[in-house]
Amino acid sequence: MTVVDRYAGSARIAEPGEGIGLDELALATRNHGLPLEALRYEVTPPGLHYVLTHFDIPAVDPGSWRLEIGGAVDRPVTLDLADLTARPAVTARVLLECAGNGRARLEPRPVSQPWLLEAVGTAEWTGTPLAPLLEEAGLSPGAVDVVFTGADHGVERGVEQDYARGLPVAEALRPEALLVWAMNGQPLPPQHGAPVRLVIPGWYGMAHVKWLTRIDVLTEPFTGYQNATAYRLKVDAEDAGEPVTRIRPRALVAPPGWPDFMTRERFVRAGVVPLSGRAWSGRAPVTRVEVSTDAGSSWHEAALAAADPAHPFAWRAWTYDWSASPGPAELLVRATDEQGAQPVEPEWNRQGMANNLVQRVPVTVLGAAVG
Ligand SMILES: Nc1nc2c(c(=O)[nH]1)N[C@H]1C(S)=C(S)[C@@H](COP(=O)(O)O)O[C@H]1N2
Ligand SMILES: [Mo]
Repeated sequence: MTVVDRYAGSARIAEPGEGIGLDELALATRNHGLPLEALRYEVTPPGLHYVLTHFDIPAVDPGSWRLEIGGAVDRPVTLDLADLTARPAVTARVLLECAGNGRARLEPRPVSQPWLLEAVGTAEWTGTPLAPLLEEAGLSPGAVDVVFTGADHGVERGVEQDYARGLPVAEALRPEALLVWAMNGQPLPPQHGAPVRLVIPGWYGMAHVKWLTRIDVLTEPFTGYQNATAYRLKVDAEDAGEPVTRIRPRALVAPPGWPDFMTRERFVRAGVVPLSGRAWSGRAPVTRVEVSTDAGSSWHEAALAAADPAHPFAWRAWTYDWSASPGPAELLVRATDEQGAQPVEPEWNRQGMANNLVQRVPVTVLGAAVG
């Protein structure tokens, strides 16, 4: 692995008032978000789920694809796709959210993939539980981390690497951790990790390694780039920072009414406007969703769908009937889980991670249509 000096150093922070650059635009067109109107679907339809890829989407041939399980195990294993898909299969409805969701709302702005709020989706993932495979390989009693490596390769802030993420062994052994080959009943599409990816429910997106080629058991903590340098909550570049792990609570509203083409400002007609959206948290059960229709001066309880024990890692629907009077309005929506509420003021960190600031939607309420 080499270091490419001209890209070395910490992530750049935009100057005050600096606009999104062409480099960020290039990332934003590659890594598309969920169109927020698609919050109306319980399971995100194919192609509408967000995508985030650090390097290139590798063209992996499913016929010659192999998965190696090695490192601190008694019996290293090599599986092909037929071996893997012959194992017991389960389908789980799991929400994924990029840890950078909300980054472009931070001031000053960390320069990277400039997500607003749309780096989220919920799919039905089909695969086989990881834990029995690790147990068959025979985990060393000293196992600490399990490292998942993808087929994609690139340079990030000067460091050449295969995309790789370590997970604590207790997380890798959770019964919900899956090696997945299908999404919404279809073979995994290239952009979502074909032929096989990891799904580790509750964690931010970076942990769900796509284009999986290797699983290595380590007897000491993994110090690879994507764990030790990226995905840390830190304010000063010199800080080690806390690792980014589980998804913080968030609620989003499917934008009501209709948009202006260029500004995407919303318009509705006066009267009862049914609002709906989704709420989730990967760290603790969601307990409530509140809506403000007066820019945060007052909050009202939304009706939150009961938790479905069949889908503990999916999002939950909420609804609220808004009695809208003519004039400008600003909608806010916030979720609370058993550990706390979404913040109204963001917590800044230099990589722009886990910003679960409340959503604000300006809406112009028009007088009733003339018949
Ligand atoms: N191999 C590999 N896996 C990866 C990534 C990557 O760049 N390479 N990106 C991660 C990040 S940051 C996110 S948010 C999720 C996105 O998954 P999706 O594109 O299927 O929505 O994949 C994760 N897995
Ligand atoms: Mo991400």
